[in-house]
Amino acid sequence: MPEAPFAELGFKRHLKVDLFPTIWCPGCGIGTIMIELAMVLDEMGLDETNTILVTGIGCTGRMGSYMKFESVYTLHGRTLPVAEAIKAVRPEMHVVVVAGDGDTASIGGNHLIHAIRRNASLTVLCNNNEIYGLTGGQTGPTTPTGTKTLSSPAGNPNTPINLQGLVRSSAHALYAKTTVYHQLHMRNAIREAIEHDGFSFVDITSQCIENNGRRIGFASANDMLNFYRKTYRRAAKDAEHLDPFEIGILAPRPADTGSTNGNGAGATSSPERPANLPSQPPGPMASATESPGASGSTGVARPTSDDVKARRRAESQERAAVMAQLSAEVKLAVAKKELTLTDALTQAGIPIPEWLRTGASAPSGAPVAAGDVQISATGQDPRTEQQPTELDAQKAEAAVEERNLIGGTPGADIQPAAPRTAHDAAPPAVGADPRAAKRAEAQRKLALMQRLPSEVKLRVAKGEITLAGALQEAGIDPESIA
Ligand SMILES: Cc1ncc(C[n+]2csc(CCOP(=O)(O)OP(=O)(O)O)c2C)c(N)n1
Ligand code: SF4
Ligand SMILES: [Mg+2]
Repeated sequence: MPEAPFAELGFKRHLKVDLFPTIWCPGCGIGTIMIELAMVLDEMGLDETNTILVTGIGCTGRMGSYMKFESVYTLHGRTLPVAEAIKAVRPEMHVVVVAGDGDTASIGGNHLIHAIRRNASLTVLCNNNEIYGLTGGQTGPTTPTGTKTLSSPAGNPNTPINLQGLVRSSAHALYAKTTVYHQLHMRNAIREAIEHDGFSFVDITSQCIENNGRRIGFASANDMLNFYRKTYRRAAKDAEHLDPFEIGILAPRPADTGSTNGNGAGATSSPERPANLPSQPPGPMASATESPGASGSTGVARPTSDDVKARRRAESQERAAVMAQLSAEVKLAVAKKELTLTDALTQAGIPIPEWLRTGASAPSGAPVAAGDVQISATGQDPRTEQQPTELDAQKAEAAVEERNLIGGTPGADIQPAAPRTAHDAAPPAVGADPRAAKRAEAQRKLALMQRLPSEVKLRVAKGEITLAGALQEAGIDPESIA
């Protein structure tokens, strides 16, 4: 049966063909991945109403501009947190991340680890051209050992990252390895990945002919595809692991297989909280610093914030009860702070309650009677008429340092209004600022260069002769420029 012409194919509706030809080099593998993705989305009946693309920076990242989907062309290495955020607010959408090997596993490697750990419901298509394509072909995280690159002309001395091991460290993740040559396999892998409810990763070996292939001896993109055809083999259908140069789709492991977790340990595939730990408190804790208390594991019962609130409520009720025994005008005088509560009570012949006398757990700022009393448990001195507040402490500190206090309420900004010392106020010395020193040195060199004839300047710029040598040749004394 003759194949339908390109113009009649359904997947074409997902592509901005009016923008073709793309910016990708002729023969680049990225275009093939885009077409296969468009085909899968078409087969699955997915479109811009239910699918969002997130792309990274790099040649691969440009895919979002050529597809008719809402897409985020995000920062280099940040595809996964952006994709997770989208999924969090629009859980009904399919979120497909398309990014290069550098974006995914180098600068974005930390996000990759945690997206896998959290089993974020995303599909990642990693265009693994084993190089930083866009920036000229530097060594990337998946560059094979020994490969000559722009940044490792003698061959990459490092071991590439094990993407399979990383993804398979989670029992819940789907990992597929495929190549741009094996198009039908790639399509199946992308489809299974999108259908997977959880984290899925399709590792697609593809050719960057311009910034990788030619440097390592391939004459054309076709040669690279032929290399993939000859080198890669399909893994057995029930394979649990892919060997080098094997393509296959590794489904998540069943939770009860007890298989290794990819870290070499014989851990269960979904480790549970060990049963021998004490049981957790029934409700959520109010803060991470709080102990679970008597019902929890430590047995050290520290007050929860609810306890603190209850104590404060009790204290203010106590205070109100004491105040209620005073006449209206005395109450007013106390409220206006013309009279302390202790004095008011003493004058009215009412016994001073313990908390007011010692200040041990009195409401903050409550006046304490002068006299023969103990230092309170809070460290405040009840012998003083008014307990020092945080603001008082800040004021005292500011006075010692001879600075003004900005703000006025406890906890407010206490930045000094003026430099604390004469040293702070002095402008930075040129010698102390490396950037200023560098600028000065550059200006000095420029001034010296300007004194040279044009052809000598050119030789200096080309690195054929040093500036010092050129000056010597021209009989110019560098010290003559200040
Ligand atoms: C934060 C940041 N660091 C570095 C860069 C420079 N940069 C742009 S693309 C790229 C690497 C691209 O490699 P890869 O992710 O593998 O994509 P490819 O171009 O191979 O498709 C780098 C380092 C950048 N844009 N932003
Ligand atoms: S530099 Fe490489 S990855 Fe980038 S478009 Fe060209 S061939 Fe593709
Ligand atoms: Mg790359």
